[in-house]
Amino acid sequence: MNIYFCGSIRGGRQDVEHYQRIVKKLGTYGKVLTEHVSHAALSEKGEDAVLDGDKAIHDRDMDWLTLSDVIVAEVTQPSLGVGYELGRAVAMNKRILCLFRPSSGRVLSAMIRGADGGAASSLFQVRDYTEEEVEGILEKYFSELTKN
Ligand code: 6IA
Repeated sequence: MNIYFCGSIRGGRQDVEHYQRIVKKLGTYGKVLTEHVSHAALSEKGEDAVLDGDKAIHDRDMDWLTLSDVIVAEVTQPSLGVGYELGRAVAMNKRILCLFRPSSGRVLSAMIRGADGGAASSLFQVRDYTEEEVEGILEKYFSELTKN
């Protein structure tokens, strides 16, 4: 199974430890195409180089999005790139799980919260979580997925 993980990069790297925890768990279900999003060395400033430029990043990520079977996005830290990826993924009829931590004090965008289909079988699902719950939420989600 190809898994596309979305997390903020230029939107701010405050949540990178949460991304690492999620990506580690996702790796038990399949190949995480965008594992680099969880790398602590990847900074929002871009000093670790954009060798081929932003167009190459965009085009490669869109290719990976097309190849992916499921998209998991950590959406607590707002990110234009993550919002864009989610919109493109919806247009491709992909299966999407968004994870949000209310303990951050933020309120999730209505365009993400409101996209939740409302059923366990919906293509677009949003789950609120606390740090300790994340593995359990992913276990449940992926076990439902492999049942269908
Ligand atoms: O707007 P953001 O940068 O927060 O968007 C983050 C999302 O866009 C992530 O989910 C990634 O999949 C994608 N993305 C944004 N920038 C990159 C990138 N390099 N490499 C791969 N995916 C990216 C940018 C590195 C740069 C800061 C040096």
